[in-house]
Amino acid sequence: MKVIQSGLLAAIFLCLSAIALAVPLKDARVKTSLDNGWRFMLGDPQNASTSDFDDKNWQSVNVPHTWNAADAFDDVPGYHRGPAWYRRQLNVGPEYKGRRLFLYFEGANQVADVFVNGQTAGRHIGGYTAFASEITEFVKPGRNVIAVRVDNSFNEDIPPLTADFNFYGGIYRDVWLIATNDVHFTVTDHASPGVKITTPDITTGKGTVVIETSVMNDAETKRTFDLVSTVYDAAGRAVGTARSRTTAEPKSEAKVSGRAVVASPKLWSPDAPYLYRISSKIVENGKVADEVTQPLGFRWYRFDPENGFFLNGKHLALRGTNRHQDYVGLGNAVPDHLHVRDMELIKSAGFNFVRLAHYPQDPAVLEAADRMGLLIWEEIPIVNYITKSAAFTENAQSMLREMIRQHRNHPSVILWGYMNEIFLRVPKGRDDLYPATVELARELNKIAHEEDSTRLTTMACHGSDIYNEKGLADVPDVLGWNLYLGWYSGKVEDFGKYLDDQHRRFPKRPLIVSEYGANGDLRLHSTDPRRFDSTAEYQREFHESYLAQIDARPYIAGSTLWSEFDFGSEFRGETMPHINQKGMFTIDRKPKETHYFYKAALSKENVVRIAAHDWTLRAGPPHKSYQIDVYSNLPRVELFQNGRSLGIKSVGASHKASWDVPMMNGANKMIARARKGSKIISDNVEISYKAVTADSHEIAVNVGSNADFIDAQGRVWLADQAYVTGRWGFFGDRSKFIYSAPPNRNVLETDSDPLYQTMQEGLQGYKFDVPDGNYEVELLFAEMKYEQPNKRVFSVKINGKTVIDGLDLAATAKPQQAYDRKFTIAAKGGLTIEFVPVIGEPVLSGIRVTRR
Ligand code: GCB
Ligand code: CA
Repeated sequence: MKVIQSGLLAAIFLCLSAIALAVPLKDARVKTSLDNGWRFMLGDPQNASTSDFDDKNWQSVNVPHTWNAADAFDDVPGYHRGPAWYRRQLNVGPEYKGRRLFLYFEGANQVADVFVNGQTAGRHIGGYTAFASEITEFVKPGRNVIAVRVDNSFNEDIPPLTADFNFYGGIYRDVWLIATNDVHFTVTDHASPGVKITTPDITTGKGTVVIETSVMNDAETKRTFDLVSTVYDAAGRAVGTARSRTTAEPKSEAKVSGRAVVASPKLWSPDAPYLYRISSKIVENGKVADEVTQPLGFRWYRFDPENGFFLNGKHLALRGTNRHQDYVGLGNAVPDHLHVRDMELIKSAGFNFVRLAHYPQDPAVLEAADRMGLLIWEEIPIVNYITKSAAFTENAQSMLREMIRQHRNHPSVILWGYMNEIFLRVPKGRDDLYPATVELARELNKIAHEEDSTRLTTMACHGSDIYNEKGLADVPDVLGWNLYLGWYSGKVEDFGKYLDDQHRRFPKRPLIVSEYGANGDLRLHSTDPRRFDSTAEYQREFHESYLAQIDARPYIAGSTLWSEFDFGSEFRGETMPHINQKGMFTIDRKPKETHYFYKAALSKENVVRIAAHDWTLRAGPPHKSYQIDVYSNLPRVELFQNGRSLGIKSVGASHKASWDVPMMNGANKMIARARKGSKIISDNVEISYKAVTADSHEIAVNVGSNADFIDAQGRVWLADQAYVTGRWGFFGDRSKFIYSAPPNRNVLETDSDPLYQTMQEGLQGYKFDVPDGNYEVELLFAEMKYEQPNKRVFSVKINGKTVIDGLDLAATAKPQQAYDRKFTIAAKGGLTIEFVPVIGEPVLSGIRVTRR
């Protein structure tokens, strides 16, 4: 009895569990994350695709994953580019019996070969778009092995060829297993959702939605089904439906379209991003065979060459930013929640527009843009120059189709871009690339319109007339200019003139400023900021001027600054090696004051921000006066220093008020206050000031620089100055201030790069009017110019005594290496340090005098 009973129970249990497993699965598609449980190995071992390959010694990893998170930031030139393998088990349980199975990769850089149990299941080219492979035929019940070979080697047929960002290799976005029934929305059409949504008619009163779907019938028999699309409003109420009955032939695809009408649709805009959802179902015999849900927003727009951009019939000044996808410590292997947080940070500045530079980004980014209300320019990564080959063209075309098919249902997207600064690095002697590029652009432009007749096309040009001369600038619907006047060259004031000239000569072209920016290194500060000095203050000046110039020109439809976040750029050797630091945030997402400038200019939140949170350690002569700026969007602000009011000032069109504030030795508690009705909005920051005089314990000088440098220990290296009696400084008239970039070079064996990169060359000496006593004198050098010895040899005397005799930095230290020398000296009547040339000109990067 007992035995029978338990047997019966077991049978019932089995039945129940089969139902429990099978019923929900059989009803619709199931998407399961395959992010964890991978094994990884760099290199290209033989037979790594096969099921019985032994991978137990491989590294255990989860995706998102890259193998370049560290080596793209070290001091060894380059980063690993080549093949690597990922392997993972896939258990196909009874719940998958009779299902169609697909692997869906959101992105792998840049060529991925997918194998299942040793059989080839697909190859994808291109690092920034998703791809899907059907694996139904390759799997068996039980244990299966997925192996993916990913290769990020340079390949002249795959864009991007070169660019100012890192091509981190890896499966760096999420991976999914999708299980469907035999009749399902197509999964493998360029990894699109299989559903295309357009809103051809949004007149007041009703919104027409056209739903075009591809349905795959993988069964051996003809199948008849209803295609039901339901529009849900933000509250989840059904507000429109489309229904049609279709029969699909065996083993073939059916295109089914429907039309739903939404009465009184709410419009989508950055200020009110009202989002509907549209659920499309395949209903067979009363059961849901498949379901796909897509976002839906009602909005329309146009660009006008004279008056800018219009959304839903109203003028909207597009103000925005560029976003790269990488993150400190992670490379491009960024989890969704950080993608989303980036979009929140962007939104918080008050931006309404984002250029996804220079490639299609994670689905989480597009979803966030829809939800938060950020208009999107998305582009494929054709950067710097092209290869004239059929394969390059084909790859570019498929990237464009993939991007559009994958992301076209997002109401946030308004522009499809397909080239960035494509004439910037055309190799010498390759003039044939100019017409080839124009031809490629025409093809891509045509494809973009074919794929999506509802969006406009664009590209970004660098500041050269060659785009006009070669006819490239005439190809896209909207033209973007990346302008760095006042950074790489020229003057900030020339920026607006450049565009005025373009607009005068090409009055029919809608224009966007697709990039403009300047470095902001939070360790470098100056009361006398200059072009290319990387000081936080120059970055602020630059952006203040650019935004004012953009605002003054209504024909400029929009702007996206460069760039929202500092990002990895391996070959860069500026003050922060391997990082492009034009961000509003550092690469670990700490805000710079420029972020608050934009927030004051654009956000509807109340903003009061003392632009000094990035410069709280200051040093200089007693009572040095600093201009303290407060960014605000309130009419009047009052500033206090240690409890004393410095007066109320009006905030003008510049979005700031400024005070000249002499610093007190020690703490300077700054408070800014503004009123909004009965509310007080305030900000506070404490600036710690160290008055440095000739009799201070320590004097540190950032030789050859207009900027103070704050090192990792919090020591302030003061901007350089000529000698003044009673203080210190350099003397003689042969010295020049030089900066070791360009060519951009970082300094080895130090994290104080900027201290060494700026120097005096040809200097005669320094005088310090210090009191009599014992001193330590430290001299900081780096040879940034010569690789070979005997180009520069010099001696150093302190108070007449030779302390360095015939120093040849190229022989003593490695090129580009930090090299410090320290001496102790008993000083009487001050300190005089003389530099005596033997061959060439002496150099010095820093000097520190400390009393013992
Ligand atoms: C550009 C490029 C961008 C660079 C930027 C810069 O024009 O489009 O990829 O990062 O300039 O910082 O130089
Ligand atoms: Ca993702």
